[in-house]
Amino acid sequence: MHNKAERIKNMKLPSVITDPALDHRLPPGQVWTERFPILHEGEVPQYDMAVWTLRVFGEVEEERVFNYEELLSLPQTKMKCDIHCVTRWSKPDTTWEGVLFRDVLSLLKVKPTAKHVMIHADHDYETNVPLEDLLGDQIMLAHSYDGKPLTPKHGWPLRLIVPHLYFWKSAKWIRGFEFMKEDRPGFWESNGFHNVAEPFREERFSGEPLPLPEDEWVGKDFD
Ligand SMILES: Nc1nc2c(c(=O)[nH]1)N[C@H]1C(S)=C(S)[C@@H](COP(=O)(O)O)O[C@H]1N2
Ligand SMILES: [Mo]
Repeated sequence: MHNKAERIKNMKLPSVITDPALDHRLPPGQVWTERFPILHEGEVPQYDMAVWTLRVFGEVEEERVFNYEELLSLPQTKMKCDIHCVTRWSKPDTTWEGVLFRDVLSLLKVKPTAKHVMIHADHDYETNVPLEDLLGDQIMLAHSYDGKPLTPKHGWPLRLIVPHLYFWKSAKWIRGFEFMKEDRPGFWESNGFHNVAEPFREERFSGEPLPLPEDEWVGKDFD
């Protein structure tokens, strides 16, 4: 157990859950919370859904632009997963509803040269994931959380959920998928965070740990 995580646990925050039954699902250096912290750069975007689009481009035979209605008319999937933020909170059994990435993929002609995906989100947020990592049955373009539409702060109208990577890869307010031949770092990946970001391998940083306090979510907004 990392000292910092130990310290956070010892703070006995009302939000921290200790449940031995969940132990094997908690990545190293994380603590469980019942709360849902809100973390992002910049302002919460506001949208006119009449003009909102999700654009698919790059290594595809044809670019595609989806409106919200089109996405809602695709097969809808519900799923439950644990989520893990690099600032050391994890949340068990979160439930989401939306469209699986692979169901969107089945509508596209992606070139065989496409190996990586850049997820584009408002405001100018980017995060990169290997295409292979997006094919699983928990990779979702989610519009609902816990049976209700996403709140604006948690990414309404649409956010990505990539449960097996640190939560910064789960971009809120997504607006585009760019299929790429070569990998390219996104926002956090260019700012000292790990390119791959697997919580069970503790892939937090690309080099030396950052000055960012790793319990900074404790003082943040949540619901
Ligand atoms: N568009 C956008 N998406 C984003 C971010 C952001 O700054 N902008 N922050 C990421 C980070 S670091 C985290 S931990 C999660 C937080 O999601 P939440 O606020 O729903 O907990 O959103 C991710 N998605
Ligand atoms: Mo984060």
